[in-house]
Amino acid sequence: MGFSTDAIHAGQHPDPSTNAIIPPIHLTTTFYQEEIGKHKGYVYTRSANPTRDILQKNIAALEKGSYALAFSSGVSAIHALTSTLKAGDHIIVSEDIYGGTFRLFEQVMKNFELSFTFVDSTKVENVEAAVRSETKLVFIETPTNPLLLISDIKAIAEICKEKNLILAVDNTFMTPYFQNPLELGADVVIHSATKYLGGHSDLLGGVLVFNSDELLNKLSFVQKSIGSVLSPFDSWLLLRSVKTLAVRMDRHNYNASKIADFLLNNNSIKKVYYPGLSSHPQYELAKKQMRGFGGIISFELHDFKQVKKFLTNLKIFTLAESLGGVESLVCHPATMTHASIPKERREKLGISDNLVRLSVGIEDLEDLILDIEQALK
Ligand code: P1T
Repeated sequence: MGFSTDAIHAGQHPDPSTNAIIPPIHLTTTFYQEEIGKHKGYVYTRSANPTRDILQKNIAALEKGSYALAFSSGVSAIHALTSTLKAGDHIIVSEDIYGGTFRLFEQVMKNFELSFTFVDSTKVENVEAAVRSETKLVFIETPTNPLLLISDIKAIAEICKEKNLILAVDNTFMTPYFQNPLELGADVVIHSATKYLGGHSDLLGGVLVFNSDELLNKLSFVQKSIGSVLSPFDSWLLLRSVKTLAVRMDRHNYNASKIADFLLNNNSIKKVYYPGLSSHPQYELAKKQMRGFGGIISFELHDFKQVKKFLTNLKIFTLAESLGGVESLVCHPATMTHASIPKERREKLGISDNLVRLSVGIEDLEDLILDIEQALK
């Protein structure tokens, strides 16, 4: 089936009790057992819930995976994945990464004796060189947040296969509409469903998608033990949102491509980061492994005074954390989404105080360009 057909139908059937076309929100924590151990596969919503199950089947189909598990947030999905490891295990991570993921690894999971090596994963050899006998997991974001760097999923997957490591890819920026890491050899796909999958900035969620039965057993066990499940209501809301993912992503991609061109040709802008620009260092790779370039653009202005003025002058782009909603947002990574990364490290990576990140929404392109133009002036 095509992407939108799956987005609208996969995992969903008219409800057998009423023939309702739209799956009901099963707002129940518990389920009747006719006698000990006799039930319909559901006993308690922390373990499984019918609305969440439908959503999980739907997203698994879109990501071309066998299984999906839905969590209460993107970071809780990542937490569950790292919770399948043991003290002493080592993880290789892309060095440019969402600040909250960095914080989870550096300030929480390190206390449980997991160790992390952050590498520039745009160079496959850096990933290979970081592998140790204790390495269990390679965790990459591609494109990265906020610098939109691209790593070669297929090449890294080959190394992981050879060394018997799990490769997890955070696919939040691309969504399954533009990129399918499992098909390129990854073992686990991660989504902050709070972003494009949800698409309307009104729900917090996370998803893991994978093919292995062993991972299903481990991750389901961790999830029910930790309790980081997506609620029935948010599962339903996400299921509804995903139906329009393709049309939204096409528009995000179109608007962002045009805005990236506009920024590239503006003298007030020092540098533009967008994988759809032929000047992007991994443009060829981006074209190979992605079917679009997404709606996130980062760029550098010349000084911080200019940044502050620009952020307050914008009228449609709203200064706020998060991304991927239908409305355009602007963010200052150094003080907002990436504030938990120490300044020295941030600057070494290129997340300077002059960096601005746009989440380009699906409003009318002309209005968005005029807004940026007047704010720059
Ligand atoms: O916010 P949450 O649903 O927990 O997702 C965490 C997360 C994971 N992965 C990526 C690539 C992300 O961008 C995020 C969250 N990011 C932001 C809130 C942000 O504004 O960048």
